[in-house]
Amino acid sequence: MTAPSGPPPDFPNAPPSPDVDDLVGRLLAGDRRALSRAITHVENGRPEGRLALAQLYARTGRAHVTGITGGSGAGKSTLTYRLALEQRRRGRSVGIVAVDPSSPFSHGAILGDRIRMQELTSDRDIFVRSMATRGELGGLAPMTDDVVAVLDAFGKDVVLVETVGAGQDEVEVASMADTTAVVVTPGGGDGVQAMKAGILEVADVLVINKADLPGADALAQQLQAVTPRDTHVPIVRTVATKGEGIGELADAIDAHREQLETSGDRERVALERARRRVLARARQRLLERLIGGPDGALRLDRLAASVAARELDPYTAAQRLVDGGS
Ligand SMILES: Nc1nc2c(ncn2[C@@H]2O[C@H](COP(=O)(O)OP(=O)(O)OP(=O)(O)O)[C@@H](O)[C@H]2O)c(=O)[nH]1
Ligand SMILES: [Mg+2]
Repeated sequence: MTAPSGPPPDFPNAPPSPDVDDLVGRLLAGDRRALSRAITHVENGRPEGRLALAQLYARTGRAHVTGITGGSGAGKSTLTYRLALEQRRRGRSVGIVAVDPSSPFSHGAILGDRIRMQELTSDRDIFVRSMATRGELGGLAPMTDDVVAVLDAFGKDVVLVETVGAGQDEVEVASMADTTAVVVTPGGGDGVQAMKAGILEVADVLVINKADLPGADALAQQLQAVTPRDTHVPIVRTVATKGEGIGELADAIDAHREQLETSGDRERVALERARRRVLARARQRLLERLIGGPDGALRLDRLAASVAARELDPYTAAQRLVDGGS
């Protein structure tokens, strides 16, 4: 089934669709440069990206998406790198999406990640993409799920998404990934108590990385005590820097994947995920309609000034924004 490739009516500036058709054609033929360009379009929210996605979407749903989340410096990038190599060993092609914090102070770290990840690109069956979070609240860039979809359509068997967990974001990662691996490390202050609320609930697999450091046993015991027995969340110990425990991690991910398939949970999860995606895009579209363009931004500025000056209350201002008028 192919989606119509003409520009949607509300895309006055849409590019000529033959360009997008050509890009999609090359991407589906396995052209990595076309893949890279399509991802850039999607990431930047360009009409080309949406048009490409409309054509590609029917071909998605085959990749197994694994989220790798956890505190900053837990070893997520090192683990992702090792896991990618392990998946290749198992004969699977891999896409990696590394979501970097967009803080201007962390450019060193971003560069560090990029360089390390670059080693992987000598393998043509591993495709690595770094994305900035662009100051969105939460650890996920707004277009991450679309970037994953493009990699999926390209034919990647496995997509690994690395993201820094900071409160709400784990839930976001979990809503996008088939399997969520939460990475924790020993010696993190008060142990399990210090972990951000919600992080353990979203874990399909718990990874104690830096298991070479003291305190790994105590952490494992604490985790066992707080994870409900009936959910069977496996706890895997790894030393990512040495590649230890990576096979076990890949096994645990495979086991979860199989469990999703045999229990029928995969369909339920997919439906819930689709609902979230439709709602997120609808919200985005509505906002674009309301405050897209210079006029809209100006109206928002005026209304905000009135609210700040206590001339208007926020509800009335929102109503005016939606209904028109300033
Ligand atoms: N001792 C020990 N150090 C590790 C291990 N895994 C990673 N590290 C080190 O921990 C540091 C952080 O590793 P990264 O892989 O960059 O961690 P990260 O979670 O991706 O970091 P951010 O993306 O910046 O949040 C590096 O210095 C790694 O060498 C491990 O298993 N044991
Ligand atoms: Mg990292």
